[in-house]
Amino acid sequence: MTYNTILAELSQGVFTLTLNRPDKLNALNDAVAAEVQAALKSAERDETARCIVLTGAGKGFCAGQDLDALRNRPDELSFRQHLLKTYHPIAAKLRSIEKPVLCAINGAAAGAGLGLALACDIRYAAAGAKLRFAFSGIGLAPDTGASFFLPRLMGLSRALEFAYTNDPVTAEEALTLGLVNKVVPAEELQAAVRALAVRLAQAPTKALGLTKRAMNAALNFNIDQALDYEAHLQEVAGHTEDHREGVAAFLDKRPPKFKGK
Ligand code: LHQ
Repeated sequence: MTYNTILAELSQGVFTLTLNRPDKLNALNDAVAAEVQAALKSAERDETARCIVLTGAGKGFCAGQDLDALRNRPDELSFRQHLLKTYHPIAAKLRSIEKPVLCAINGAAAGAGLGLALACDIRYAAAGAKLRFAFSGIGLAPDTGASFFLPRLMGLSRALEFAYTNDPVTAEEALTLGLVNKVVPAEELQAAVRALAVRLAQAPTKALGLTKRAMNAALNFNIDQALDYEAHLQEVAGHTEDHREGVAAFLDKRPPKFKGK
């Protein structure tokens, strides 16, 4: 499939989705949203895609909603309908795809763009990249999952401070706040993310997918519910080919060769 606003590439089991409007800091509009949705759907369905990487072309990761597209918006625009059609299905899909989803934050991430980054499983950021809440800067409330992810990652009070002040945080600050997993020199970012992605593409994908399902669910569970759900999911994992292969490889003292199922 050919895209106009994104790049999609599959190699070594890694599906890389690059937001590709570099002259706009990869700001989002309806066309980008539709293409990202389509690309994620194909990455989810493709059994040979065992890890997904989301990144941006050029110097920005994603500046959120393209504000130029809002300049002449009709008064009757429904923000709710816009979000339900565009960015919210993407954030939901990034959380529900049962494969590891990595984000390479190559530059500024703001608003809905920040939300998309936070919806990924693991984030590496380029040194010098900045993260900004942005919604409050234009008189809006959070969307694209920002209200869900920020307090969980950085704590309620820090999340509210980040939101109220709209002060950007640097990649280095984001690391200490728990918003990103690692900060890498800009010129090494894509290689660092790729190395992790290739490694995870050789992991027991089904087990990692069940792990993601378990942790997503446990965010809303008490301990008894979490234990019960773990027992249920282990019933599934315990009957995969990869589990048998993992045990056999351990006992044979050789590296496992996981197929992802
Ligand atoms: C931009 C943008 C942008 C267009 C920078 N659009 N041009 C919203 C509305 C409706 C419904 C639902 O959902 C949403 C969700 C949202 O995402 S709301 C939040 C929208 N995003 C923002 O408000 C972010 C505004 N931008 C910024 O805060 C900064 O530009 C960031 C932190 C992204 C980058 O800062 P810098 O690296 O210092 O770059 P800059 O500010 O100098 O921007 C570079 C250029 O990009 C500049 O244009 P110019 O012609 O002067 O070079 C900006 O105007 C343009 N730009 N963001 N979202």
